[in-house]
Amino acid sequence: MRQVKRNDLLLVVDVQNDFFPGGALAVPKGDAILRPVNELGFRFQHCVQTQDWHPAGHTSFASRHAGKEPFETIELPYGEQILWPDHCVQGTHGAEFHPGLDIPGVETIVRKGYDPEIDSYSAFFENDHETPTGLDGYLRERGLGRIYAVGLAADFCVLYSVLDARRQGYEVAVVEDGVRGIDVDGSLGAAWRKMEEAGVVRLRSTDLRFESG
Ligand code: VGL
Ligand code: ZN
Repeated sequence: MRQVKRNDLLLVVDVQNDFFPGGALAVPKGDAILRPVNELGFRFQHCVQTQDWHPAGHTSFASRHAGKEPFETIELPYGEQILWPDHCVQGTHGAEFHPGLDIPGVETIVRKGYDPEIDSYSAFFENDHETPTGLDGYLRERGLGRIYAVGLAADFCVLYSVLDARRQGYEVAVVEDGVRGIDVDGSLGAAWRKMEEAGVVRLRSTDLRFESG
């Protein structure tokens, strides 16, 4: 059992149409997260959402690189990059939040991945690991405490977000029933191992208790 405090944060990562079954980069069983995520969104005093937000022709899209297929890896100036199907293009239906996501109290939406030449999995830093999104400053300035992460995908944007959060000194938990993974070549199992090594707590939404009032 774990007590959630009034200044703890629910970080809701990329709950967008393209990551749901039928979407451009569908996460298997992605829709299973909606119920626990909405319930947590109702209980937490503070919720922030991220939104993957790519311009057309983004460097992370396989279609941008001649002869490359989705899920192949290439070397970009900032390091290795997995290539994806075109997804979450700014202004498209696929980039919108899933209509089943219902967190009226969300206080900030952090968009990421809008630099045409740099991908951004993490809610804190782009994939060059040095360009900040501003979320760390927001959380510090507002005195927010522990981070509880949910969303899609467990092995990419959730993973990178929680690892960066640990590096920035936050206590972090991932809510297992509020995430699902893509699992590219075993990436999901590897993600859980990396999270454990980094000191990210793994728990279930039913393990949480909330301060009343
Ligand atoms: C994501 C791959 C590419 C994610 C975003 O939200 O996990 N994965 N863009
Ligand atoms: Zn993306």
